[in-house]
Amino acid sequence: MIKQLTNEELQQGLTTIPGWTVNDAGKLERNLTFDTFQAAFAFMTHVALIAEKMDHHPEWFNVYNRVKIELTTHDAGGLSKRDLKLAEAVNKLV
Ligand code: HBI
Repeated sequence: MIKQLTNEELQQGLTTIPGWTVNDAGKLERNLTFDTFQAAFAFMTHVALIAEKMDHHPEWFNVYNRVKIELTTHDAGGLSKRDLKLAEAVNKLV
């Protein structure tokens, strides 16, 4: 069973992932806008490879040059260290 973050861990974790918020669904959320659809999709392809390596996958929505990413840990029923780790990896790409 994967442990959920404590509130302190989450508050501390948020300081390491600028641009991310906790949305109404309790998920980490970041909204990104790229110059082109191609750039957005190339970004998604890169994240997909990282997610596969981490065995931790985003919930995301793409329309044209915009990508909305939400992170949660289904196995934990909430936010875990895996979400912070994937959010950090995403921030390294933008
Ligand atoms: N990705 N976001 C997220 N949450 C999960 O619980 C999760 C996942 N990817 C793979 C996965 N769980 C499981 O299939 C493996 O951990 C076994």
